[in-house]
Amino acid sequence: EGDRHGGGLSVQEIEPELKSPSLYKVVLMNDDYTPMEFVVEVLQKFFNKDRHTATHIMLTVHTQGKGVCGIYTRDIAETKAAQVNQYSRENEHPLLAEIEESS
Ligand code: TYC
Repeated sequence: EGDRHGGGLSVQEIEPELKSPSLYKVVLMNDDYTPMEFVVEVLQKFFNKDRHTATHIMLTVHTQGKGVCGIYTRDIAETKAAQVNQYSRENEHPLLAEIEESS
Protein backbone atom coordinates (compact mmCIF):
# COMPACT_ATOMS: atom_id res chain seq x y z
CA GLU A 1 0.00 0.00 0.00
CA GLY A 2 2.83 2.36 0.99
CA ASP A 3 4.26 2.82 -2.50
CA ARG A 4 0.94 3.35 -4.26
CA HIS A 5 0.85 7.05 -5.20
CA GLY A 6 -2.24 9.17 -5.39
CA GLY A 7 -3.87 7.82 -2.20
CA GLY A 8 -7.37 6.43 -2.64
CA LEU A 9 -8.67 2.90 -2.43
CA SER A 10 -7.80 0.16 -4.92
CA VAL A 11 -10.54 -1.61 -6.88
CA GLN A 12 -10.03 -4.67 -4.63
CA GLU A 13 -10.53 -2.54 -1.51
CA ILE A 14 -13.74 -1.02 -2.87
CA GLU A 15 -15.06 -4.26 -4.37
CA PRO A 16 -13.49 -7.02 -2.27
CA GLU A 17 -15.67 -9.66 -3.98
CA LEU A 18 -13.72 -9.34 -7.27
CA LYS A 19 -11.27 -12.24 -7.68
CA SER A 20 -9.06 -12.92 -10.66
CA PRO A 21 -10.36 -16.07 -12.38
CA SER A 22 -8.40 -19.32 -12.04
CA LEU A 23 -6.42 -20.22 -15.15
CA TYR A 24 -6.16 -23.60 -16.83
CA LYS A 25 -3.60 -25.02 -19.24
CA VAL A 26 -4.80 -26.92 -22.29
CA VAL A 27 -2.29 -29.76 -22.59
CA LEU A 28 -1.81 -31.92 -25.68
CA MET A 29 -0.78 -35.56 -25.05
CA ASN A 30 1.57 -37.52 -27.29
CA ASP A 31 0.51 -40.79 -28.92
CA ASP A 32 2.09 -43.11 -31.50
CA TYR A 33 -0.51 -42.73 -34.26
CA THR A 34 -1.67 -39.14 -34.84
CA PRO A 35 0.20 -37.67 -37.85
CA MET A 36 2.51 -34.76 -37.00
CA GLU A 37 0.83 -32.67 -39.72
CA PHE A 38 -2.60 -33.15 -38.09
CA VAL A 39 -1.25 -31.91 -34.72
CA VAL A 40 0.24 -28.83 -36.43
CA GLU A 41 -3.14 -28.19 -38.10
CA VAL A 42 -4.96 -28.49 -34.73
CA LEU A 43 -2.59 -26.01 -33.08
CA GLN A 44 -3.14 -23.50 -35.91
CA LYS A 45 -6.91 -24.03 -36.09
CA PHE A 46 -7.85 -24.02 -32.38
CA PHE A 47 -4.98 -22.16 -30.71
CA ASN A 48 -4.24 -19.52 -33.38
CA LYS A 49 -0.56 -20.51 -33.61
CA ASP A 50 1.47 -19.71 -36.70
CA ARG A 51 2.97 -22.71 -38.52
CA HIS A 52 6.44 -22.26 -37.00
CA THR A 53 5.15 -22.05 -33.40
CA ALA A 54 2.70 -24.92 -33.99
CA THR A 55 5.52 -27.13 -35.29
CA HIS A 56 7.66 -26.29 -32.24
CA ILE A 57 4.83 -27.18 -29.80
CA MET A 58 4.06 -30.40 -31.73
CA LEU A 59 7.73 -31.48 -31.51
CA THR A 60 7.80 -30.67 -27.78
CA VAL A 61 4.78 -32.94 -27.25
CA HIS A 62 6.35 -35.64 -29.47
CA THR A 63 9.63 -35.65 -27.49
CA GLN A 64 8.45 -34.77 -23.94
CA GLY A 65 5.13 -36.67 -23.88
CA LYS A 66 2.93 -33.61 -23.43
CA GLY A 67 2.94 -29.88 -24.01
CA VAL A 68 0.99 -26.71 -23.26
CA CYS A 69 -1.07 -25.26 -26.14
CA GLY A 70 -2.39 -22.26 -24.24
CA ILE A 71 -3.64 -20.94 -20.88
CA TYR A 72 -7.25 -19.79 -20.53
CA THR A 73 -10.08 -19.30 -18.08
CA ARG A 74 -11.90 -22.52 -17.20
CA ASP A 75 -14.79 -22.25 -19.71
CA ILE A 76 -12.50 -21.39 -22.62
CA ALA A 77 -9.99 -24.14 -21.71
CA GLU A 78 -12.76 -26.75 -21.44
CA THR A 79 -14.27 -25.65 -24.75
CA LYS A 80 -10.92 -25.75 -26.60
CA ALA A 81 -10.04 -29.21 -25.20
CA ALA A 82 -13.52 -30.51 -26.18
CA GLN A 83 -13.19 -29.01 -29.69
CA VAL A 84 -9.77 -30.66 -30.19
CA ASN A 85 -11.02 -34.03 -28.95
CA GLN A 86 -14.15 -33.90 -31.13
CA TYR A 87 -12.14 -32.85 -34.21
CA SER A 88 -9.61 -35.65 -33.57
CA ARG A 89 -12.40 -38.28 -33.24
CA GLU A 90 -14.08 -36.98 -36.41
CA ASN A 91 -10.79 -37.52 -38.22
CA GLU A 92 -10.21 -40.90 -36.54
CA HIS A 93 -7.04 -39.88 -34.69
CA PRO A 94 -6.40 -40.72 -31.00
CA LEU A 95 -5.01 -37.23 -30.23
CA LEU A 96 -6.08 -36.13 -26.73
CA ALA A 97 -6.24 -32.68 -25.11
CA GLU A 98 -6.63 -32.35 -21.33
CA ILE A 99 -6.90 -29.38 -19.00
CA GLU A 100 -4.70 -28.74 -15.94
CA GLU A 101 -5.21 -26.08 -13.27
CA SER A 102 -2.53 -23.43 -13.75
CA SER A 103 -3.15 -20.86 -11.01
N1 TYC B 1 4.02 -39.04 -31.97
C1 TYC B 1 3.28 -38.74 -33.18
C2 TYC B 1 3.98 -39.36 -34.39
O1 TYC B 1 5.11 -39.76 -34.28
C3 TYC B 1 3.13 -37.22 -33.42
C4 TYC B 1 2.36 -36.56 -32.33
C5 TYC B 1 2.79 -35.34 -31.81
C6 TYC B 1 1.17 -37.10 -31.85
C7 TYC B 1 2.08 -34.66 -30.83
C8 TYC B 1 0.44 -36.44 -30.85
O2 TYC B 1 0.17 -34.55 -29.40
C9 TYC B 1 0.90 -35.22 -30.36
N2 TYC B 1 3.29 -39.41 -35.51
